[in-house]
Formats: sequence, C-alpha cells, structure tokens
Amino acid sequence: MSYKNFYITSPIYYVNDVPHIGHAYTSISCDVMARFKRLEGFDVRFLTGTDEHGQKVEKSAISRGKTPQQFCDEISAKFRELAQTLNLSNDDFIRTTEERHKKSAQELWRILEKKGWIYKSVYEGWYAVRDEAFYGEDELVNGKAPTGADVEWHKEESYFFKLSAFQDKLLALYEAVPDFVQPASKLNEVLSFVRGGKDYVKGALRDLSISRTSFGWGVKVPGEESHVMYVWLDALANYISALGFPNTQDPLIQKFWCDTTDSPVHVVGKDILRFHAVYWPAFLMAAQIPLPNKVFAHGWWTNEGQKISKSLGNVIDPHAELEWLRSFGCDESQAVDYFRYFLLREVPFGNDGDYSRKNFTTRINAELANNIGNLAQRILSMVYKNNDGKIVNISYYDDAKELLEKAYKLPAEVTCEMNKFAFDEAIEKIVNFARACNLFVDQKAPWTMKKEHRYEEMNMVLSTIAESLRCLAITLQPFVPTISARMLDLLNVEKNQRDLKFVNGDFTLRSGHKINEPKGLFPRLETKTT
Ligand code: ME8
Repeated sequence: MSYKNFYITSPIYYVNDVPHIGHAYTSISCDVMARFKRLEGFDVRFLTGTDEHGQKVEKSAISRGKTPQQFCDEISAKFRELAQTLNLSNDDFIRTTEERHKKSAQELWRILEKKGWIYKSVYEGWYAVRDEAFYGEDELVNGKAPTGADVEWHKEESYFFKLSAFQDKLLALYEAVPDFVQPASKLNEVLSFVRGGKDYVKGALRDLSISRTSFGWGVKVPGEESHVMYVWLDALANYISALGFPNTQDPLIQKFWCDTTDSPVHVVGKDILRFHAVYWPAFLMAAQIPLPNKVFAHGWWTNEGQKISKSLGNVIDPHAELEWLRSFGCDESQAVDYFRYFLLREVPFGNDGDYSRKNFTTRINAELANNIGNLAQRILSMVYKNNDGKIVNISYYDDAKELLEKAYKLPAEVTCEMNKFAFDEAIEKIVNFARACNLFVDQKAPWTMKKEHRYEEMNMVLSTIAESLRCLAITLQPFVPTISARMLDLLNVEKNQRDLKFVNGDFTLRSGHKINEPKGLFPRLETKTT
C-alpha cells in the first residue's frame, strides 16, 4: 500500500442548467486539496465532470428545443470552461455520455447481475425528477419530497438492486471506519437512514429501483434495451470509469483506487450524501470492488440569507462575481484567487454559509490586502531599494529566530488542519503567522533603523521577513495559486523549490540572493474615489 497516491473527486454536475457558485465551491475545495497533497509530495489525481443522463436533463433539453446530446455538449462545455476559469488542476474531466463511461457503467451492471444482486419487478411509488430520487410515502412532507421537490407517482417495470441485503454490511462499514463519512455530524443522518430510524429496524433499507422504462435518455441496460439505467447507478460509476474500469489492471485504477491509503475521497454537497455513503458503497461491496476511503459532505451556500434557487432569481454566477472583483482593479487571476480564498475561508467546511459581497470585501481587505499584501509590499520594497535588490543575511536575534521557527512549523500546522478538511483553519494558521510577522516588523521598525544608520539590524529584519514570506507563500499556494506564485517569483524562488519540503532553514534565502522588483500582489477591494 502506498501512502503517496491520492485520488479526489468532485460530484459530476447535472447539465440541466449552467454552473453556479455551489458547483464552483465543491470543485475549488477539491482543487485546493489536490494542490495541497501535491505540495506534500503525493501523486494526485483529481477528477471532475458532468452527469448528463436522466429525466431532468432530457426534460431541460426538450424544453429548449434541442436534442439531449446537443444540449449536453453545450452545457458540459460551460462546466469545463468554468474549471479552467477557476484555475482547477483537474487531471481529467469525465462526461457520462462518453463511450468509456457507458462501457464501464454497463460492466458494473453485468457484474452486479452475475453475482445475483439484480432482479426484475415493478416499481410503484414516488419519484422526484429534480432530485432524480425515489421517496417512500413516509418520507414525504406536505406531499413533496423532503427537499421540497415535486414528486410524481410512478408505476413501471423495473430492475431492482438488493440494497436490503446490505444493511448490516453498511452498518459494519461505518463502525469499522468511523471517519468514512465526514464531518462526523453527518454520519448520524446516514446511520438513521440505514437503520430505519434511531434504533435498528431489520429490513429498513428497501431494495433500490435501478432502471427506468418511461424515458430513453440514459445508459442502456445490458441485454434489455427498453430499460435505461437509473441515473445514479450510472453517475456513481464515473469515479471508476475515469480510472479505466472495467479494465481492473489499468495502471490508473491500480494506483488511485487500489494502491492508496488516504483516498479515494469523494467530496460532495450534503444533498447527495445518501447516494455516496449508502448506495455507492453497497454497489461496490456487491461487485467486490474496494471501497472509497472517505465521503466528505460540505454545507450549503445561501445568498444574503436566502436559499439559492432559480425561482427566487438569486443564483450566484461565478462569472458575475469575478467581474465584480475586476471592477476594483483586480486582474483575472487575482479575481479568481480572491474568489477561491473567500469561499474556503469564510465558512468551516461542512457548515452552511451565507454569501455576501460585504463579508467578501471585509475578509479580503483584512487578511490578504492589509495583512499579507502590505507586509510583502513594505518589506520587499525596502530590500529592493536598499540593498541593490539583494538579501543581506546576518546572524539573527533571538526573536527573529523565534519567528523563523514559526515559519518552518507552518507546513506541519497547516497539514494537520488539511487532514481534517478544515480549510478555514488551515488558512487561519497562515494568516496568524502573517500577523506575527507584522507585529515583528512594527516592533523593530526597520525604517527607523535605516534613518539611524543601524543597517545590520535593518537587514536582520528584512531578511527575516523575506524568508518568512518565502515560507508563507509556499504554504499559501493551494488556496491562491497565482498570487502565491507571483510572490515566489518576486522572491526569486526556484520553480522546483516550491514544495512543502523546502520550508526549512536549509533552503533559506541566502546573502546575495537577488529579488525581483516588488509589485502590488493583493489589491484592496475599495471603490476608488478620484
Ligand atoms: O447532484 N451550496 O449534480 P448537481 C453548496 N449529478 N454546494 C452546492 C450548492 C449550494 N447552494 N448547490 C449545488 C448532482 N452545490 C449529481 C451528482 S455525483 C456521482 C452526481 C454543489 O448539478 C454540491 O456539491 O445537482 C452538490 O452536491 C452538487 O453541487 C450538486 O450538483
């Protein structure tokens, strides 16, 4: 088993409509984790993509007068573009209408069938197209799905998966791997569903209808062309399709599904936890395929306190937010980095959060512009102006040594938070370190040292902070990749020395190391009054 392979996936998004902030959020969180693991030295694979089958997508296509495939091509391209805009480092982008995926989903079906987990019967019950989910009578709230989606009564011939046979096995899984579902608070919800309430109720898990006949936009059931596979069975298979399944000898599947200890990790919104924490492991157990390591369910964004919904007309478009940021003078990359930073910093991952531009501005100005940005600007300008752009490294005072010790501990502290998916806390560690640097600068007042010709002392302060900035910028890369890279470019740090393992004294900026001319890295978000 290798500790150094890491596979992380975002959900594949429905193409029934264009991407919004919620999709951006999940994808950015996966990207930050992927980049962080790479910095740690892991071999990482990050997958995202689009979920293109099912009744919801078919209906949307028809209502726009398009064929489903045309419609999918168009909207899927928008998700792909957004991934590029947000500077996602995904290694693959899977579409469920691709042949590689259809082949994989059908093979998964065949295996389940061969092993006796599938049978044919009649489905009679409620279905919510918006959720692409079946609901029991007992789950309805005022005649609607618990999510608020409209439900329709369905009666049709259907294949079923023997989910009921997996009740005990799933419970055993959650017990054996207590952090299979994260955050821990979300596990109760899953347990309650699988147990059938608080206490164990044998047979509480009903068999799952896994094929439909009343529409045709889906992966055909092998050997039964009049049925298409239930969109969730089809969709969940994407995680292995992208690794080469059904070829279980594919190097990708070997490396990123089998030979990995901390992964696979599926990051999802809390709305689709049940599918990932119950159905998916049950399908995999049934097919005797290894299970993922973790399902992390994050919270829900609201817009200025209101649920984001198309009918309320308050859907937040990431492109509009980036444009808003550019109106402050941010360039494209700075806008993207600010957006990434705010989403992960503002709300603990797992909690719900409220999106507000006011909070956005306050957060960025306080932490990035004033704290880190000012520190870099004032110190690097002094280095550049006073020493011919060179670091003059002299023996350190004790308090300078203390600060550098903190700098070298940063990767361990941040890793500890990242291992818990505590993105906000990981950032907090970095921001706190920058605060300590600012305090050091304010106490030492290198500008006074300069005035008083105490150059040795001044250089001590400047080199300490330049080195601190090197460590800070390396650690900050996953969150704000472009701005951090610019800071490292200013500091003239070699491209191949930007991993966490270089955050130590052996790679310190040495005397004579020349930096580049400082430029403003973090523009303030304020309306300019001229
Ligand atoms: O569920 N806040 O796709 P989907 C935070 N195709 N995250 C949000 C959000 C919000 N307001 N709205 C959406 C599907 N999301 C399936 C997935 S996976 C095999 C198949 C995010 O387009 C969040 O990650 O409805 C949620 O789980 C996902 O978008 C749902 O995207």
